[in-house]
Amino acid sequence: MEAVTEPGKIRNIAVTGHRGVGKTSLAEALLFQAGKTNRLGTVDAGTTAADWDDDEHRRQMSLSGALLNLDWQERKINVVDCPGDAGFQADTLAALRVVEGALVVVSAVMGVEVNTTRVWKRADEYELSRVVFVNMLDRERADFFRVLDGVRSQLSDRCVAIHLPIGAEHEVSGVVDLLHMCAYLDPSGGKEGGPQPIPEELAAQVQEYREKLLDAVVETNEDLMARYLEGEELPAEDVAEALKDAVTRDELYPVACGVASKNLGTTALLDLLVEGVPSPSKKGTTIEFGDAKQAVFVFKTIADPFAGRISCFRVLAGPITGDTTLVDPRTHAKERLGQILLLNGKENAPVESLCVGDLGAVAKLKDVVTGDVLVDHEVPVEPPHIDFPEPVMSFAITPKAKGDEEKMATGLRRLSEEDPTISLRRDPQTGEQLISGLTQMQVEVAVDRLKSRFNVPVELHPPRVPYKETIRKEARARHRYKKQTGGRGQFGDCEIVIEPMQNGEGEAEYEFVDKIVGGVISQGFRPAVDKGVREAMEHGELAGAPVYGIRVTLVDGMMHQVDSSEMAFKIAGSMAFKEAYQKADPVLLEPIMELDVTVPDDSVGAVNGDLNSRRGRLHGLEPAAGMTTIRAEVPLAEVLTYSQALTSMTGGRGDYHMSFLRYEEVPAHVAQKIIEETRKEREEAKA
Ligand SMILES: Nc1nc2c(ncn2[C@@H]2O[C@H](COP(=O)(O)OP(=O)(O)OP(=O)(O)O)[C@@H](O)[C@H]2O)c(=O)[nH]1
Ligand SMILES: [Mg+2]
Repeated sequence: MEAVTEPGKIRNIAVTGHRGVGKTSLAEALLFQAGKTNRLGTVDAGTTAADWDDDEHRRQMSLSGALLNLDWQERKINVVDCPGDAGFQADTLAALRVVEGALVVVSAVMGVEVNTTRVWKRADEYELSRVVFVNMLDRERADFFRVLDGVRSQLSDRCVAIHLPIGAEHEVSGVVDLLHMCAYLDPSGGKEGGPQPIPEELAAQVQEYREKLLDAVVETNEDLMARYLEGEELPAEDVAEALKDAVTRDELYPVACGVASKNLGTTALLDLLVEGVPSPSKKGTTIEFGDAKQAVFVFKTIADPFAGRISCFRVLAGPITGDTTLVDPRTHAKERLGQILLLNGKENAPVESLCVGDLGAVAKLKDVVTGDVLVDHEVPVEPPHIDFPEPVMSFAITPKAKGDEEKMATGLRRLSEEDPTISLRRDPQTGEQLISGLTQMQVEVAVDRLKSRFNVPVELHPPRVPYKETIRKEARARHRYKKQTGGRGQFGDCEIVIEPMQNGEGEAEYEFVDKIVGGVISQGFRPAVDKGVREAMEHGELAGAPVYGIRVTLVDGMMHQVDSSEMAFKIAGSMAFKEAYQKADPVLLEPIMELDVTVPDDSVGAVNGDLNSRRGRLHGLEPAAGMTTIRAEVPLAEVLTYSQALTSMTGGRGDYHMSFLRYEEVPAHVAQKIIEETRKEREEAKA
């Protein structure tokens, strides 16, 4: 492909929205209509350019962002097809950082959903231009006008229709382009034909919405407003120009529509992306690159076990040609960019150079990770911070074959290069390896990939709840550790007071206060008591969970001239703590999560009832266009496998978002069970 040399000829668009609304199908249709491909692939048959991975085929959904490009009206459009599922949002968030425009796809049946709002907020933060595409006009219960109202009330009242459907549900037969005042007829999966006259019977409705559009556009442009008020018939180009200015400044969000799976609405949409959405020269990026003459920002990494690592980037300063050496200020390492590539899903093609604003890729950089900025000389720049959500779902993970631990860790490290919200760490409480992610499905996909890509079959074990322990009242204990065996003995004696610290809800708080007077324990041995206490606190006596929120005061003790040692005082400290702990009214604490569940209205009762049975506290209901969002606080222990439950209660139409709130005391009857189980486990381990 010819290299594009002017930023003004580029459009960067992230296709985003809720899960399963047809983003990948739409990206596929855009490629097809633009002549980039010669057949219209489908998600169901696993033949789209964007969903090319085996795991995506198996699950029939996008698991990562796919970089595509096409030409339309002598412009190059870079399209990043983003996953809609909450578990795979890292790629979506990163893609939004490198585009000028977001194409926000919504279903004509469901309207605005949880992830629609989430990407919209992110787009607000990055001040992205936006086009809304109402897809699936052909589905039963599809209603463009109801969804348009929903979009205007839930996303922004600056959303304005720029296309209208002809017909509805299975009778939809085309779309009207209100900007160019023409119609496109349903090509039923073939290429869309040229513009057609608008059907007579729609004249009144088209007139009404054309006026709404013109009103909205001229409102943003004084000159046009004056001409409009004088009754001038405004030329389409002038309206388009004013529209683009308004879209660039975030003053208007055009709402288009169509049927992605039939390729209906793509001509009008492509025209809108070119004519209505700003290029990098018009809007550009806010990512810093100092006075670098050449700079790129790496927004995505593909960990291919065969081709090696592929880094996708946006050119911040350039042009960037092949065989360029840049430096990564994070590592100070030189990185050679060999062959520059244009990606189209899994296909790649070499390209001579990329100009400012263009998106491309390069293979085999050494130590570059997603989020790095590479520059031609070291400049003090702060790489942009992409605020990825914290992984909350943790599972213990073990390789099926003994001895595969190292291979498993390496594989997971590679996978977390691709998706920074997947992580592996050792649980300090249990010593187990824990894999954490945003959702259960995301973790399961990582497990599938460990097997398919790195040949490490692993097992997941039920996630553990990270309980903690603390005390409710003050207590005192003294312990003397004394051993007399032959030669030199052991002697340590200390008395401590333990008390709860205020604000026991924060991080592992602990304080050691030394109140020894008259040197009854010499200075050198006192830190050993502290050490012994800390060790005892790693595994509380209730359920073996870490203890926190405690002040320990060393008040008295005794020493032996010959037999005292650090070791003896450590043991004495540890034992004294355990004894005091028993008397200090110890309690078990559990993480409480904030849960937002969005379900169809008819499932609200069932989902609420279920949340009640999970010790949930309901905070509110927010109904919106057939869906209701339920807000609740729920103990993590009760929602470890919530996704399956929600799927079965809502027939797969529900969605939820969960984040950590705080620690709270476990109710006595529940705590009793956990303590009992821990005791049994310990006994079994001993036996
Ligand atoms: N009837 C109808 N079905 C559609 C349309 N667009 C997509 N579909 C179907 O809807 C399903 C989901 O489509 P995808 O393109 O995978 O949706 P997506 O938004 O990319 O999904 P994720 O990437 O997983 O979030 C597939 O079965 C498509 O064939 C449409 O306009 N009409
Ligand atoms: Mg998709």
